[in-house]
Amino acid sequence: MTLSRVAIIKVPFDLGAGTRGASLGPDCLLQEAGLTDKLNSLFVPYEIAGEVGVPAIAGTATEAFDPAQLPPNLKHIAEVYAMSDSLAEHVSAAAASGAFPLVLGGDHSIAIGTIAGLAEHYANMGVIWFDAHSDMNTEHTSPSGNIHGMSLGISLGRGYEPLTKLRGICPKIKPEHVAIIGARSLDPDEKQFIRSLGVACYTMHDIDRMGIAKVMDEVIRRMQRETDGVHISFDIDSVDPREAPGTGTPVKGGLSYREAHLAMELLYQSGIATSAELVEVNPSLDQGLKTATLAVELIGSLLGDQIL
Ligand code: EXY
Ligand code: MN
Ligand code: MN
Ligand code: MN
Repeated sequence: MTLSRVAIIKVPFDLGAGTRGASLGPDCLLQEAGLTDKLNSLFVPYEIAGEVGVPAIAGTATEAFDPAQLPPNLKHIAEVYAMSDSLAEHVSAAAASGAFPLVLGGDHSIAIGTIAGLAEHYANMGVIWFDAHSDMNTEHTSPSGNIHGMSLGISLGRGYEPLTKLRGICPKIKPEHVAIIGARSLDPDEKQFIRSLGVACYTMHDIDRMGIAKVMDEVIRRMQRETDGVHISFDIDSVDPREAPGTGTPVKGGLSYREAHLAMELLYQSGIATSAELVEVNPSLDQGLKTATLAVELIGSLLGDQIL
């Protein structure tokens, strides 16, 4: 794992979600829930390498689109586009500097920008997508119009062209380099897309049967064989709502506290991760700091925190 330096990019953006509040995530994680203390305790060198939020993109947000041409069922598309473009630039610069980009969301639409920036550095990047959902809808299949439910599909080249072609590379990632872990709420078209592309999707059913250690072992081996870098996109709603209640689209029957930690610990031990993002922590829905604290602990486990 490239841990010479962690470049933290804050993305207080929540217009990709149906419920506001995930924009409070980055500061909550860093300060109230103790991420900076955690990194210091692990002797992980870090810097705040940038911030991309709604204020930062105001003004540019609407320029990219003729309002008359805006497609239906893509809520806040202009803002999502501007955020993604700006975030891609920050992430690409962080990766170019040799740092480990750590992106703090924000809702999961930010993965569009994160992956776009990383794709400039990795021709065969692996993506491990921890999520209750698969985020593979398009504007034609989405039941909500919320772009956080489309970000993995867009990165695979499926969906609204200005987003799939963001910064010129399309698709950003290949289906055989993706692993979804923790899925338990998939829309009919998403199921169809996962099957037709042959994307590895470890549902909660699979995790119940195989155990998370075997799942991670399979995923890590495949990534080691086939990819030149691995991005960890961690949606906190992959974890069971009993442990992670502070999120906008909770789904029962998720990863346990230890399953989530073991997954991160095994990733650390493997050394395959080259970047990560932590999304969908919504402090306004949390029970105290329960979910935010879990998110900080999981980042700690990914970056080398060990029990003994
Ligand atoms: N599949 C649903 C939709 O597209 O609206 C729900 C998506 C929720 C996305 C969350 C954050 O991962
Ligand atoms: Mn490079
Ligand atoms: Mn998600
Ligand atoms: Mn989700």
